[in-house]
Amino acid sequence: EQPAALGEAPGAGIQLFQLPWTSVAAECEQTLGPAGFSWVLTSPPNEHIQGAQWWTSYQPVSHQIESRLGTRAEFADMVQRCRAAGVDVIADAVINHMTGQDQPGTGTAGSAYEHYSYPGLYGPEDFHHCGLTGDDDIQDYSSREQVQTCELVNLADLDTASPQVQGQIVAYLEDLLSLGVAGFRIDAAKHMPADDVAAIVAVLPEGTRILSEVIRGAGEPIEPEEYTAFGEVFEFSYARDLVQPLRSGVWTDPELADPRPLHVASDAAIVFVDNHDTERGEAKVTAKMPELYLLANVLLLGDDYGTPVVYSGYTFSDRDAGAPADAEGRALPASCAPVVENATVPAEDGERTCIQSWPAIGGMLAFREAVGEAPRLPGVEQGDAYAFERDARGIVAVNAGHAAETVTIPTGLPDGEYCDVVSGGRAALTDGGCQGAAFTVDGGEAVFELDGRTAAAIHLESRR
Ligand code: AAO
Repeated sequence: EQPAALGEAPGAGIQLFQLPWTSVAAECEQTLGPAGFSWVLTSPPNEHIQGAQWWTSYQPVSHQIESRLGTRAEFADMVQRCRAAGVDVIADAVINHMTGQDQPGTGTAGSAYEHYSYPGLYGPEDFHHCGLTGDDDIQDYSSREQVQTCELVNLADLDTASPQVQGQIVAYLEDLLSLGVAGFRIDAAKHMPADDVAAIVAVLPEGTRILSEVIRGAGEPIEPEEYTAFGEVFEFSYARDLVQPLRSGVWTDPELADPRPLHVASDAAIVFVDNHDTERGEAKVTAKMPELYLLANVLLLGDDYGTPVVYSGYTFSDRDAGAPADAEGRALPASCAPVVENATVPAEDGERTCIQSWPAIGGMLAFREAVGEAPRLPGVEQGDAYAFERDARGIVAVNAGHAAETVTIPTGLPDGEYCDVVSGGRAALTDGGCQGAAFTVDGGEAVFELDGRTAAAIHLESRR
């Protein structure tokens, strides 16, 4: 007897960091669509300052869609091809500020600019000069006024309360929507009063997705909850909590021990293992340790909380290093097709990490489809291993330790043999056989014998 039908799980997304538009389009067709991703978050598409560092993308010179990642035509073509592959595009919108360079320059589309002067777009009157700190830079995140009227690392801070500024920002976002994007990551949303962001997005068509970046900070007055009235927010606490047991081997069951007091409501939360900032900063588990990274992503995608976004960038030894580029500074195309083995060693410096082509990722996206909204039940801990069930529909098991471990979990899944989607991928069950490992449910118990630093997941539809 099959359990009652449940609603669908929120569609998972993937952030393709600093990947040119032509390559994003190819990924949508070759890896993201087939794996089952619903949306892709791109790097910022705006004209920006020149330079080899990745973060030049975050210093807009104009709202023209001409960047080191590609032209307007390439961006438009990407959006259409991704949509045809079933993948919505979310653009990273840098609207809090313009450039931070003190010297004048020329942007990636040839526009001349100076700090506080962007001809035809913004002039000196459009920027904040907070006068609260020596150099007008934010120094104290416990001051709302500093965070929202001073400059984030010297970046010319737009007065987003001004109708003139709001008008230019809306025009930019509407331009991107006209090319077919489904919504926006709002970069540095914390640095704009929620009312300003609300006023800007209120003008956009209903259904436009708004994903605000508001990093939850201990003791800070500006909280992500302020930004949930008009969209979703990235929940940084989730990432911090998620990887803790992977490092310590000590599992505290969030369902039992922690009511997630520092988490926004599930339907407002975008959750992740890491992103382009945290992999260069606070994240304790990143693609540099692929085995633990796989475990973290399995836990992320297996959870019933929030909307997950997987992160895919490139290996780096220099924090500032941009993705490999040609002589003109244009990012080089890169491909993650076809599907390969789950990685156990990190990619070489400058190479893409390509998590979207790991069988485990497509396998976990199939798991999400099979378990829908089935709630996550309290888990079982055995040494460094841990397992939890999505009520009678699927089980996730991980072993964070180096030694093999067996974890046994009571389950509502029917007895039988199940194909593991972490090793076997989306098509783990093919022609009645398993592509990867197999695990048994017998007498209302599932048993997972796991090698060190491996994971497994089974679900109703991976039963032989
Ligand atoms: C570059 C140079 C600078 C130069 C500037 C201008 O690096 O030296 O001054 O150009 O010429 C990116 C790069 C920057 C780059 C910038 C512009 O990361 O290096 O500057 O482009 O090219 C804050 C913001 C958050 C922001 C984050 C980086 O709140 O919005 O800083 N993220 C976004 C993007 C990011 C981008 C920008 C914004 C700018 O994702 O890639 O910058 O467009 C605390 C606060 C956070 C704060 C962090 C860092 O977080 O809560 O709000 O983020 O500190 O200052 C613990 C704490 C937590 C803390 C966290 C991280 O876990 O609990 O509170 O650690 O430290």
